[in-house]
Amino acid sequence: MTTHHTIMRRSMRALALVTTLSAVSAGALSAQATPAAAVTATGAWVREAPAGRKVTAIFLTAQNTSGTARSIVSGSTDVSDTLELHEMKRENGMMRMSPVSSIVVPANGKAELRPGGLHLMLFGLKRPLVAGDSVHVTLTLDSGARVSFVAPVRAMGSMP
Ligand SMILES: [Cu+2]
Repeated sequence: MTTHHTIMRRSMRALALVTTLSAVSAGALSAQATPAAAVTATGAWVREAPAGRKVTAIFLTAQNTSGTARSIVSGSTDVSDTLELHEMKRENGMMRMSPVSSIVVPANGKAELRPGGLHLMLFGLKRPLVAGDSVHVTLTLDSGARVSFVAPVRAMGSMP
């Protein structure tokens, strides 16, 4: 068996798994009437956090594919004790960040979370995060729906 064949087999298996998972969640949705997420996260990344650093931030674009405005109200990751929704603001000539209770994703629109603006803040990091690593993130919307994704770690500049 060549490496090529092994890789092919692996991707086929991965594909089959994805199909099964979609079928399961579709079934769960109709059975429990859980609201569909309608919000997706694209371009997500996490700022690198060397050993000893217990805090970092996640940036992403949240896209709303529905005609109803939705809000991100909370979230969690597999590498931190807590996740807070934050924003950066200029106050008396100083950039300050503070927690916000929710981040609105407009109907058929998007919310940009990026350095210097809105972001997700992770507190109580359980391990160092280095470029090439990745973090599992789950966000909860005001509808109760959850948005899960994997965000790669990037080494970039200073803290937001
Ligand atoms: Cu912050």
